[in-house]
Amino acid sequence: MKSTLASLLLGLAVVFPSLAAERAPNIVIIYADDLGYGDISCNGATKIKTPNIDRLAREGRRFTDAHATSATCTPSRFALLTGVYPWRRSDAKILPGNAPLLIAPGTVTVPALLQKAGYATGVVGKWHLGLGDGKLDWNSDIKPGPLEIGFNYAFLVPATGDRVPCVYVENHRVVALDPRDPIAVSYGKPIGNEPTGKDHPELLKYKFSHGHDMTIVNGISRIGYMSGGKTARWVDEDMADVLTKHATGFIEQHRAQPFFLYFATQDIHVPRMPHSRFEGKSGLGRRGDVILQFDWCVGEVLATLDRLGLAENTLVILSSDNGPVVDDGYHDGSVENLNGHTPAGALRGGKYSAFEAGTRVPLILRWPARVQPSVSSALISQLDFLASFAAMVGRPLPAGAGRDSRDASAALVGNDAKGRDYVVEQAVNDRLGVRTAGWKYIEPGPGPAKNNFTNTELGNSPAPQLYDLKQDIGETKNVAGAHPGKIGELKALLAQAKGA
Ligand code: NG6
Ligand code: CA
Repeated sequence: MKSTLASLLLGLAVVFPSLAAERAPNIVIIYADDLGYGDISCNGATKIKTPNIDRLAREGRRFTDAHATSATCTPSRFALLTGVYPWRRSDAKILPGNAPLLIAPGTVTVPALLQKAGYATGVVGKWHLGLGDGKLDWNSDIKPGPLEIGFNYAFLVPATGDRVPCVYVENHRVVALDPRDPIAVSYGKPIGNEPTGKDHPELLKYKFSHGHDMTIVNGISRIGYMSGGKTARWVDEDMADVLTKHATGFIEQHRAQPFFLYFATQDIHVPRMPHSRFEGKSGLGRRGDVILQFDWCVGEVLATLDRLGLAENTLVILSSDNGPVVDDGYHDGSVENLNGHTPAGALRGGKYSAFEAGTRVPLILRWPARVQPSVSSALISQLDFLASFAAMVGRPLPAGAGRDSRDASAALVGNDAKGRDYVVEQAVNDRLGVRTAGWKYIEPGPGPAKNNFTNTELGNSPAPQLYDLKQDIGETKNVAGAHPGKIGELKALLAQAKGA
């Protein structure tokens, strides 16, 4: 431990000479689910106010061109933790709730790297990266999981809020499970004799719009079937409180040593079931209410850092795993009450899409000790957190680790206003696009132009698409015909990334 700390400080001396005598920064990633670029007031939203997120932006650096790797959850989370483009693997897709762990133990991940550097590492919230080795028994030790890939502590929503099993997992065990009422989970044929949304819509708090018609838990029908675990089932309305309590508890407990917290909220994903304190408060329906709830969670984390005197030397990063969607499977009133709010801001598309709103997400970084309040248009990818943190704590990545991760610390916490040369964007059906500072190319391919359930433009087209984002941030005009040279350049970058 001592030598780890010594090498950590040595590393800091190289990278940040003035930090040598100081403690390594704590790192907190607050990762929202499905929060769109335009969902927060510091990014221009006018119909909703997010004061705690705005405070973070005011005190930190707000990025206007930052990207999740993918327009859906599992792949983006995989990339954030491993520094590898998820489209390199065939299995990094939206996972069912009984999928095995996607990241092999031994992989160099953000938490594994920081753990080696002497950090206490914790994950609280949505996991959605699989658990177990394919023969998982939810009533016994649930592993491998986060504890096997670098986290010291885990308090999880195992998959998503809308997928069974609807129970929390703390470290290796389901929380509050009564062994006399064992949990069984199925993503194939129905199990147990509990009502489903399909057969008993009269039992629902609100109805599903597409999918989500299986086992009813807490008055909401889910994806997948579960039986048992009655005492362990979560109450959606309390989830933000429960997760925030565990996140701030982790900070409190580890305040005396460098810590890394990955706080992945269920908000603002479906099912949207705000606590009664937020219900009806946004005037934008439940989707707006859970944005307020998410903003409250952010405020609780900031208040905890303030109270413990840790704010100055804690790097807080807030971002999202993919772009926004309004109807993602439930008639929860969000469509009817949108009231002119534009979740994607000026961007086209949304969650699932190859257009910009799929992956261009909010990113705010605050580190008062090092970073002056500012706005940056640097091209940033969440892929680069791994190599950037490695550089910042002076622990170079071992050969072969974080294959696609580049040290972006100069853009994140230094003076580089440019960031990446290019980044690849992944839509739900594996349609890839590539972005440079001003241009966007989407490769041609099959697939519907629009998802009629979610009402999202997906960006699929049999023809190549090229957008000049400096003139046309909303990707309204395909200028492929006018710029064959530019298309060639961007295609070459995509081919380079695929071959790398
Ligand atoms: C989709 C679900 C959607 C959401 C998504 C994952 C249906 C019809 N739709 O398959 O509701 O759960 O998966 O979202 O089932 S994500 O943010 O975790 O990627
Ligand atoms: Ca998501």
